[in-house]
Amino acid sequence: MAVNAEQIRNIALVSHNGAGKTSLAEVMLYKAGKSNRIGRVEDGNTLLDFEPEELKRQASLSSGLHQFEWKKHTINIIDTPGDQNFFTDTKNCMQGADIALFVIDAVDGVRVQTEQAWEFAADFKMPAMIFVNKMEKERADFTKAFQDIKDSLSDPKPMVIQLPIGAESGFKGVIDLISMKAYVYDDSGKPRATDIPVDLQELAESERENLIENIAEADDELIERYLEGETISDDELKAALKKGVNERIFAPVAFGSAVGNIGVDNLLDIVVSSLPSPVDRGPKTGTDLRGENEISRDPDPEAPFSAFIFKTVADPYAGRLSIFRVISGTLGSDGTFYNAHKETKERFNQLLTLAGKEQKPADGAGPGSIVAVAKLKESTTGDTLCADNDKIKYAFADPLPSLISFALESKAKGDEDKIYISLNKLLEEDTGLKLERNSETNEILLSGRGQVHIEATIEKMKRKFGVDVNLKLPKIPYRETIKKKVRVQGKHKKQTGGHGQFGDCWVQFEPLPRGTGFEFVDAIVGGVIPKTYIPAVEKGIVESAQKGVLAGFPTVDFRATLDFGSFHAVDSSEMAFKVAGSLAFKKGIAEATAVLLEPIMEVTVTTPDEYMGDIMGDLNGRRGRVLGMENAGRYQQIKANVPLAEFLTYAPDLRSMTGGRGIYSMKFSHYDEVPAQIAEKVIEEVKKAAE
Ligand SMILES: Nc1nc2c(ncn2[C@@H]2O[C@H](COP(=O)(O)OP(=O)(O)OP(=O)(O)O)[C@@H](O)[C@H]2O)c(=O)[nH]1
Ligand SMILES: [Mg+2]
Repeated sequence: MAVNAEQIRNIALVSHNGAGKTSLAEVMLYKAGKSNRIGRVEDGNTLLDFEPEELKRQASLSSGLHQFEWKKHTINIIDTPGDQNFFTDTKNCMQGADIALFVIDAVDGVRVQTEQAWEFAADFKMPAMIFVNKMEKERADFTKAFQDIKDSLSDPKPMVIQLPIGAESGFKGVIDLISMKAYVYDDSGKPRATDIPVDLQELAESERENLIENIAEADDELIERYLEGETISDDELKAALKKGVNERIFAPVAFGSAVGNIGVDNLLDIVVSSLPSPVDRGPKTGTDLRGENEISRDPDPEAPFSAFIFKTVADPYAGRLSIFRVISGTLGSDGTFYNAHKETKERFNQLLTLAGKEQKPADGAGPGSIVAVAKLKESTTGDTLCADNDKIKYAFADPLPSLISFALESKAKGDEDKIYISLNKLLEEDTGLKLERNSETNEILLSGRGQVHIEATIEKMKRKFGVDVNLKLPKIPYRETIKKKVRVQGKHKKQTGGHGQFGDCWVQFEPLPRGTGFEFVDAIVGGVIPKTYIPAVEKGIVESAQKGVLAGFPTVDFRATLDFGSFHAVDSSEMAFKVAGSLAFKKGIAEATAVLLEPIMEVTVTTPDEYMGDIMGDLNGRRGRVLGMENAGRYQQIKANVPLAEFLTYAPDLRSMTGGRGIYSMKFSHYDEVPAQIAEKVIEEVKKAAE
């Protein structure tokens, strides 16, 4: 049966890669009796990382979902990837949860992906909590770690609710600042409640004062009583803590070690007692199907059914698995619902819950549930599912923009269709990928967040669908244009017995500003060329402009003015004038100083201060032009224009330059002239390739 929504906690584990999210989730699953030993990322035996591509890299590439019971509560855990390459999945899956639990490496501190996920949580108005992991590690330091958290994450305000006992290899447990009890963990990961160690008593007292003051701020009545010196009970504090977390006033900070199996019971107790349930989160607002009127739905089992899909898994045998979060209403183990985005009814045969790579039958789902169904026909990630007779549509955040493209070349001849079919399935599971054919370069381009993203996708395609491809850097879609104004004659005259061919035109070619494309002006007066033949001249020019004179790239940004010519009453035809137009183009462009144009990207690089020098130097080396710099919190942001040709491998390069701490985004900006020396090389290469 559907669980009472007050008893559900939906937690997304998020942060920078390697902080220990999967390890922490594995300990939770073990503690809750879902496994009989703790899965370890190094041993490849985790419940949440199970895809071969994840095991190979010892990292999560896609969110893993599982469910367990803790103190009469159902906890849905979503273990997201921390790697920038797979962050669209992280962003998607966070939307399915109620709380973002930030797992932070006590030694490495807050890193850029963590900050990005923190911003997502703000966008989604999601409550947050912080778990400082790896406290048993050498150089782990409570004060430093918390200072770093305060410096880099705000709103909600990070607030310590525990103190660690011992440090590094001497880390033994935590002090709960509300109950003022100490929990010391034995080797098997079992906590024992004890008195607060003498040397920590003073600190614990003062931290508790801090905490109470902070918590009381969430509640007007409480702060008044606190200021009047009244004592506030633990239960009142817990209730106010939950309220403040739910309203995003503060983010509680707890400590522990996943590998050391310390602090995880306490963390789960806090999840149950102090983090909001789907009911606490309140109603969710959507619109009618036209997007005109707002509608909102309470997390009420009696309300009309509504849910949204936040993840899709493509299985070559079992078909499509759609994972969704129920907002309102109740679903039976089979039935139908309406897809508000695709505007179609869908039927499902068996409701499922998720247990890592396995799915278990479920008999029902109510508000707050995270469940899945297989083989929906048209539904994909981001779609709203709702009652057929009471429709609603929820917004879903866009995927992160892609940053790198590779050209795919099939290893087996004739596999091109297969590439499209299988990649389209993988695109369903990974909305951060983009697949397109570039009509200028005639390549199949797969775009994503980074090289690893594309490589992992290709590995998956081979494993799941048996299609193997080579990855190549894409060809640059160069263009050509002219720099001078010229006027030329294009004359086509042929006498081949019977009807001859005759077309004669005078055309002026002149450069236009970047991005204007092509303009044709008919300046014929006195009917020197009859009206019917004029479009033929234009057609001749347009067609020849598809293959420029320098290296066969499309010629753009020029105006052709047809101002004079002559015709023959019998021998002239549309065909003849088309040829004349094309002759005029070839002659004109050759005289008008043709140059090569290349796409220029507008790039924004965000990096910690210390890498600024390297990044600026590197951008220079890539023929980049820096447009500006500004402070962005603890980071610097550089805006620059960089030619695409120099930027094809920036994702992995920036990663190695900054140890993964720099990120960037880019978009097409404009076309610009290629410097002569480089243009020569490009033209030479094109000619070589043609031979
Ligand atoms: N010393 C120590 N190492 C830990 C702890 N938790 C995790 N690790 C190690 O940190 C590494 C990364 O752990 P994961 O659990 O894969 O980290 P993650 O956050 O899931 O990483 P992504 O999936 O890449 O985002 C592994 O080598 C773990 O064994 C801990 O509490 N202490
Ligand atoms: Mg992981």
